[in-house]
Amino acid sequence: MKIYIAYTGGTIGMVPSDQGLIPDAAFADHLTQHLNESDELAHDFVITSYPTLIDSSNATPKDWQTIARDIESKWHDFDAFIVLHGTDTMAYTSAALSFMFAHSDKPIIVTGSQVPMYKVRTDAMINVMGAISACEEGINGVFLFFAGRLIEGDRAHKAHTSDWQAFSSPNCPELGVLGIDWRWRSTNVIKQPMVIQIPEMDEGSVTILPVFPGVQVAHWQGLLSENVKGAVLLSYGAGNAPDKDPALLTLLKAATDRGVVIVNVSQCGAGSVAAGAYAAGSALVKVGVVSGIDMTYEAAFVKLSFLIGLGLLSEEIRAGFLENEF
Ligand code: ASN
Repeated sequence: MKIYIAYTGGTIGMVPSDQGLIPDAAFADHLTQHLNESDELAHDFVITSYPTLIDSSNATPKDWQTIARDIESKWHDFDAFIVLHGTDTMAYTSAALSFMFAHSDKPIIVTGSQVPMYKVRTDAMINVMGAISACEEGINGVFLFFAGRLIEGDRAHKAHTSDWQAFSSPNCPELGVLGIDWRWRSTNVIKQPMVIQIPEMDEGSVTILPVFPGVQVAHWQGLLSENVKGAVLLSYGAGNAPDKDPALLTLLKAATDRGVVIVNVSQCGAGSVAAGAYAAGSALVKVGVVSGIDMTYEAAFVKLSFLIGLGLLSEEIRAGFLENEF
């Protein structure tokens, strides 16, 4: 197989500095050497480091666009793509790639590590080797591979700061689990034609509105600024937010009236939004908030950014969430 591996930054290729760990530009060479040492790996690897390597906490929607354009430019030259990325925002990037490469007919796998590769006790190679193994298995689509779990790209959530198992897939069983061998979830996927769409990503067009006890209009006003076109509302439980403060609901209504798409996602971390179940949730529906159903907040944020980037009208974006399209 011809496998393209892009190092975008992140702990996997970091080395110590006076300020703490920073990405190392020589990492691609180290990894190339490492992979070429093994006789068992009969693949053609092309491994590159991006010119500006980042800690993924600095990533913006523009970085998703850069990674996607890079993959697109090499699409016909490779059989599989592996993106080495920091874990902090890996779930956002894997979601972005899964929207941009919908129904991908090649594997695109995002991975990284909790501990850098230069350390003896590292999870770097086990994750890289797992990602390569997933490519060898002939699976197609966008996935996040971490600590033996192959998670759908738009279903992953960073769930632990320090466990090897840093990612969860709260509302969808992982496609595969790698131990000595792979264990696969049986799927009944209807093959659909692949669609690559890499929109211009506008930074700052999507925001997150947290719900917390005592939340006030002043807390959200700044977040719902003029240039915002989409917002993820991090609600309680099955999609509830306080309905006893009319000013909060008026603010949300004014935003939806001017075309801001507000998507309701639960801060529970797992389960679905059923916003009509309680009066406190129905109030949100009345002011035009749409349900994110069982999406992670990362996927909801990215889907909003993606659909806004495509230049869709707010009605079309709302429909995209309600019908679970795109
Ligand atoms: N701060 C790092 C990053 O996201 C964390 C990691 O990769 N484990 O780039």
